[in-house]
Amino acid sequence: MPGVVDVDVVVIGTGFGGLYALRKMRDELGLTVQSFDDADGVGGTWYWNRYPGARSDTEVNAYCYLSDKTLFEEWKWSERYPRQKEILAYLNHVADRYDLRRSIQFGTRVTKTAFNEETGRWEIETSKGDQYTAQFLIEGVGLLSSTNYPNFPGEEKFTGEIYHTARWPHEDVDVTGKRVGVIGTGSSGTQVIVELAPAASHLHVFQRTPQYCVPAQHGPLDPEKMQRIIDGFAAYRESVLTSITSFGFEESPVPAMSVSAEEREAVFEEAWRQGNGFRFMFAAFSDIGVDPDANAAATDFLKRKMAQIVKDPETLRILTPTDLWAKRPLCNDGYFETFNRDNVTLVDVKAHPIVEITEKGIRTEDAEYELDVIVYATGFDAVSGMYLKIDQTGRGGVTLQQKWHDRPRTTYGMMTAGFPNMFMIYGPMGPFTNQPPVHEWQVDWMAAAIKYVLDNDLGTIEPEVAFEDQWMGSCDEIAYATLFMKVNSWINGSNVVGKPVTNYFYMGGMGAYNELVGGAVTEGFPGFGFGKQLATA
Ligand code: N01
Repeated sequence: MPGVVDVDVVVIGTGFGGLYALRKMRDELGLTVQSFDDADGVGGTWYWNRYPGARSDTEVNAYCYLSDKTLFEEWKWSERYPRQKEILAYLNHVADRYDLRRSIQFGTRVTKTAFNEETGRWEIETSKGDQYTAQFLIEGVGLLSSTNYPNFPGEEKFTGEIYHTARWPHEDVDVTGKRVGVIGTGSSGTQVIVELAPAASHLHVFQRTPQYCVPAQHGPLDPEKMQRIIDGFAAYRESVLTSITSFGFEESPVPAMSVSAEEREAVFEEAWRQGNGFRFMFAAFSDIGVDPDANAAATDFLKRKMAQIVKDPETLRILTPTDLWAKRPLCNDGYFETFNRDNVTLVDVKAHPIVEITEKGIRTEDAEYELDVIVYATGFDAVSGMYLKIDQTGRGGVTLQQKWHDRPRTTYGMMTAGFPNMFMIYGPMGPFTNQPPVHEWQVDWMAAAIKYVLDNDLGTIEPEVAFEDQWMGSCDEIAYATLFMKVNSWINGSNVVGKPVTNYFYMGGMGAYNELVGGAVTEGFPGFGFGKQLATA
């Protein structure tokens, strides 16, 4: 067809996963690759989330690529938890170092993908009117990239400024002397709150659900630790990819209630001193995320810490969670201390929900708050959201929107039956872990699958429906044995009105996933079908 460009692989997205997929497919497999990103630069999440205070809350030794030791050695991070600017600079360095930009079209959103059963190729359309065909499609669209933008009535009347943390402007937003309102107290909210409070004339925090929060214990990078990692690099990478969370710390095998109360207290104290929410949850004891008693012991400790920090009793009451600790663990230095500032007021919007945005600010059921700036830190239509924003059609004219209507269904969080040769980086039912090293692992798996198809002249690979059902079943069995399904959050879809509330993850840990899913490569991909004969299977 005239004007249609044929390539071997189309990659969507240029975050951690998309950049690595481009490099792997183009430079290691020697395929022709075209990448697209709707942003004007690389970075994915780190391109968009420019809000003040944005930084990784994974320690940087695990928040980077681990597949190339030279890259790891040559890039010098400055802090234990790098800021957004530094991570974006790193990803730009990666794009330059591997000469990736020549294969990327920026400012271009992929709007439509359709599998042509006659040709066995994907047909891809973009917002700029480009048309491509590709044998393979790799979607690195982001777990947390489709914004959750609450639909408060009256927003158009507001005369001040409104921002969403995940769509923050490129230019600096100066809130000096302004009355600021932040809606949301998740990872984004806690970070932006701490950062904006000193500059604002007054900061109102509109909190719906209180959160547990552990200090990050942020500081400069420990050069000796980084050197130790470099010296034992292969073993370190292996340890990250065989752990539960892939956060780069040693996880505990000890159940919380198996030790004495004194010992437990000492372990919690040490975990608090070391900092980091995931570290606290997974390195203090083995079962805080699964055993209600272990969870209660942890929350009892965290509540006592909060009570030591927050001075005003009413503020402390509103800030103190009454629920399990089973949202995505937060960490942030100075979060609870911020509520001791005279210019910070906590507003309980669970007790008195937000009714509307007015010309002057935010009106809740019981008061109106006059503001100059409103910040939505309201999160994301996570995990499945971005895939469903693209009009995608697989075999038999079935759309992804139809297939995933009740819930997203995948195999290994990387493929979905009926959509041959379409791969998802960190798609639904993938592992619940720190992401960058797992992105690399998954892309390596995809590369092995693609190589298998090409070497054996098979045309296509796709999961069999029965095998996908099995994967879904085992994901559910594991997830519903955890506490993460018992508390409302983006982890189970309950943060977005109208979204299926269900399991979205493989919660068995990266180590188990590595063994189970990695085995498929050497065993010839059992449970997957190849070639056009699968048309109606
Ligand atoms: O989003 P969230 P996030 N009215 O969904 C509230 C990663 N991340 O952007 O709990 C009032 O966690 C909502 O309240 P509730 C990380 O994986 C990482 O903060 O639903 N409030 C909640 O308080 C993280 O977990 C980093 O009752 C409303 C908040 O908005 C994930 O992204 C930094 C509301 C949303 O919290 C998401 O984090 C940033 C409404 N209508 C993000 N709607 C780091 O590495 C929502 N809320 C540090």
